[in-house]
Amino acid sequence: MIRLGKTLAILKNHKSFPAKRKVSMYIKEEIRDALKQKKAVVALESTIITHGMPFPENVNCALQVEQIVRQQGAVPATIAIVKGRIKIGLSPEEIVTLGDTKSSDPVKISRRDLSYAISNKRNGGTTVSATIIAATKAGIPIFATGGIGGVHRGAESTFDISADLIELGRSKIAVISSGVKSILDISKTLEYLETQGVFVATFGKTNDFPAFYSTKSGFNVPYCIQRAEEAAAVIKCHNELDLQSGMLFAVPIPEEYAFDPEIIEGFIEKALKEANCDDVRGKNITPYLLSQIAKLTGGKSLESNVALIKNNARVAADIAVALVALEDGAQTGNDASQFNLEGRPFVIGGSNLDCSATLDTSEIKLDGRILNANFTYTAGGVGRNICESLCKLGFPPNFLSVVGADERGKMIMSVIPPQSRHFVRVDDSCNTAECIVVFDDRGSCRLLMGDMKIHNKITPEVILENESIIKTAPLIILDSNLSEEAIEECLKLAVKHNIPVKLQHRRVVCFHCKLWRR
Ligand code: PSU
Ligand code: MN
Repeated sequence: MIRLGKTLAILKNHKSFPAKRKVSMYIKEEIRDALKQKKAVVALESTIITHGMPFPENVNCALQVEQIVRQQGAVPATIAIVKGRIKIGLSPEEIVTLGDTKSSDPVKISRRDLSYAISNKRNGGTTVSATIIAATKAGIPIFATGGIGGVHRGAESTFDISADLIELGRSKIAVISSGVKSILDISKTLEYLETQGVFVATFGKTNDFPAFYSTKSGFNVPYCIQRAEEAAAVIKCHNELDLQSGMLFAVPIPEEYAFDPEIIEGFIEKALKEANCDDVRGKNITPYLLSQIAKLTGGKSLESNVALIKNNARVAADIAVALVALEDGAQTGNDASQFNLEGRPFVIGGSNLDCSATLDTSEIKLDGRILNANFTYTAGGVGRNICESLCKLGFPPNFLSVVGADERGKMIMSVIPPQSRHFVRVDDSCNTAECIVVFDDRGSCRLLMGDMKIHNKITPEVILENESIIKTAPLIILDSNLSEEAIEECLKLAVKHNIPVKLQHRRVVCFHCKLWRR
């Protein structure tokens, strides 16, 4: 029962939110500055903290997720209601306080709960739907979560369809999630998203829409996006069209944390039966199922949930950074002010365009005849490969390299994440390095040709110029294709500043004998 006075308070708040902005929205200074300066920001929700996970795993997860967003060069904005105030950005202390749910007694807040929670000065975790509302009002275009809500199984009789879907249908925001939770009816959820006009793509290797705990659901979506820059380009276009509807990028859970779909389905069905027996309904159903499944799997599902959220946060930050770079029109991204360059691993080495020619024979005669081959082009270079791997692992390094002022150079530049591009130089006096690798029909590498003179442009002087940043690195990684003088200069710096060094050789794989050869 709500008293009349309270009812009026709710209505008043509801009417005045947000047009008259009587309900103040607190935006953390760091986030306000980042938005003003058009830097990358990632919104994060808080129902995961208050209702999605137990204490203290919830708090640890939320803090680590923020850390990951920062490592990738974006500013995290965890959104929640704290004592009746909408907060865009929480302090670590606030995350801990909110996450200790025994004392914070939080409400699970969707669109419909906002006014009540605010007027009653409650604490609350914002679901995807309420987080979308707050994030769009603050002007944050990218939002990461675990799995959005969807159409529940049996919705034809329960009518249980998450408010997340409707909010996504009417808000200009890109949500990064591991699809929808497999406790739901995924097929119906995808239909519903289509009706709402929500752009849906997988972000991964296939079009198979991920199912939260498993990498695949068996339902295909129309688009598959593989790189943050591609996602950013679609978002940019969507924003320019001013479509006022949302976008969903579905990232599969990392393989090593994924459940076999059949195994997790057994647990889900058991949990659903228990929910039915306990007569759990409405907004309690999702938290109930998540916690039952965690019990049934001996905590394994919770580990998976944490892993997928972290991975989504990393992808979201990469997309946010790429979007900023795209909107800047900064193709080279040589804007140091955007990223903190200090304290990162420092990789020095080559960026090549690799052409692999796979022949249809093992009889290779080099006498001027044409051999039939299949060509594939990939970005390579020992240094660049290491840079890419570190970015994917969540440790974007500084990368010192040189490319030519040609098409190949542009292509290579476009695949180096913006946060690692600062030390990549463009030199118009040399070709971008290119490497041609010839494989025979058994997959053995038979011939290598390289135009790699440009690597000599990484001179001792170029290296010394960057000493002030190199000296803050926890590790220096050198490509053994560098000139001897360059390697020597790096080793001198490493000794001077007491930094460990890894010297990395090229590796050639021989598929035939399945051996890596140095
Ligand atoms: N992702 C998770 N755990 C969660 C949620 C997402 O890994 O608990 C939350 C989100 O806040 C989402 C909500 O909006 O679950 C969906 O709840 P419902 O099905 O009641 O709409
Ligand atoms: Mn619901």
